[in-house]
Amino acid sequence: MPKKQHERASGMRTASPNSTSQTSISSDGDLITEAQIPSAVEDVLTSTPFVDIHTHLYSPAFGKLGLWGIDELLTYHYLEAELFRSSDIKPHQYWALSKREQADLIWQALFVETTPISEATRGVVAALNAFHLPTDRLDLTEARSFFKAQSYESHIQRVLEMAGISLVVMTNDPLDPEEAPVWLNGVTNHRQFRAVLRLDRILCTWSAHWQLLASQGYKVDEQASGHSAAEVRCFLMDWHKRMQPVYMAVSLPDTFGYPQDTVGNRLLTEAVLPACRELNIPLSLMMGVRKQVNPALRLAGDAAGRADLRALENLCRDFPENRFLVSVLSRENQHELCVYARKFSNLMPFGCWWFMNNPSIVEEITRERIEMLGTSFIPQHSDARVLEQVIYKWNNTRRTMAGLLTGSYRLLVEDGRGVTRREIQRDVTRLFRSNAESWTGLREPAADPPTRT
Ligand code: FIX
Ligand code: ZN
Repeated sequence: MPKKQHERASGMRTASPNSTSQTSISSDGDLITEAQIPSAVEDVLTSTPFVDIHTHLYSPAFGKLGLWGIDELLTYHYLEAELFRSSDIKPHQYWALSKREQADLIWQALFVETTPISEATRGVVAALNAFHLPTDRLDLTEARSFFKAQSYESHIQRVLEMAGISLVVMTNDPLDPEEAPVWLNGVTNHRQFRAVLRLDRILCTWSAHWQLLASQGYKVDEQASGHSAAEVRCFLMDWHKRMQPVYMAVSLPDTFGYPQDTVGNRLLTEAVLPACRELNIPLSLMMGVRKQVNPALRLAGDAAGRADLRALENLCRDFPENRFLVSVLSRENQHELCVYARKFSNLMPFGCWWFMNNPSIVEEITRERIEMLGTSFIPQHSDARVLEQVIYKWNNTRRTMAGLLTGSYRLLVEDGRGVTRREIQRDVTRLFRSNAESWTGLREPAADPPTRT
């Protein structure tokens, strides 16, 4: 519809530089013209530092657990999965190689002999390009010497700056044999990293891990009978003191059901959810993983399955005092997750997780979330496992979001209401910061780490 005509039709005025209505939302007079919307959206997205609500990154205190640099970027499990489709090497032969040999092989197969147009390969190109490193070399000599020359702490600051994120939320497993000792020795807080208490070994593989709790003095047994749930709750409270997690989290298989009489569900309802209520932090449910469909690929061996979200419906309804931070791994679950979020205000959808984190799907998911939830959701997380991944993952998010938000504001103008830059700032801040901050323990500053116990 031509501009003039649709203005008459909608009876609204787009901004004229001196519009100064005193009774409307735009009384501060900064209505922007339709033509100004794209640049205003882009400016706000670029200038607003985001919270990365779910990653597998670690603060410097965790030493070697924190992955960074070109060899780690290339041996990312997303790329390992792609390698086996473009090389004759078999997984068992690949695993026998050194990290350096694996990276060389992946570079050769996916970046030299193949054009890196997949999401994960293009991401490595974008990360190299962000540091003004050549992206088309036949080998990794220059990239390796660049990363070797970086000092980790200042490199972290530089990378977070480049990615436009002010806070990284980690994934921390109190039963991980490498990570637990770091916590038990006392971890210095880092102002840009916050912890999450990850519960997979308790809620999903209790039979293989209950003895770890027993060995730490908690009176639990394999059937989680008697006082086991109360003891698990003590375990959670003890680790909350150590980690100060901003939420608790678990990744659930596509077969997860609730209600269902399982050890995991008993611990969920009698230990985890009460502890989350007492601590006033949400539980993150990441639903729909088909674990190890091809074990030969190790971390790359997981797949996606459609979950039965009636389990989520039942949890949100049965535990109205708990908050659920939810991401689903199947594209088929995304729309119903939006519908459930409209039914339960204690449900916060977040991110385009893992196999969903591709522009074609991110665009579809985020559009339907804006259409059904406005700005009451958390659009994205990086799930980064290697530090420099946040650069391309968040650049991709800003690129996709710019088009989506511009389209949303243009529709608003066409349908009869102007928009101000202040409102765009408010929306982007809510989507990428305050929804996460208000919903999790991020709203409180990290307490001083407890003395060594
Ligand atoms: O459970 C999770 O936190 C998943 O994100 C990971 O297990 C997965 O390997 C991953 O990193 C996906 O991006
Ligand atoms: Zn993850």
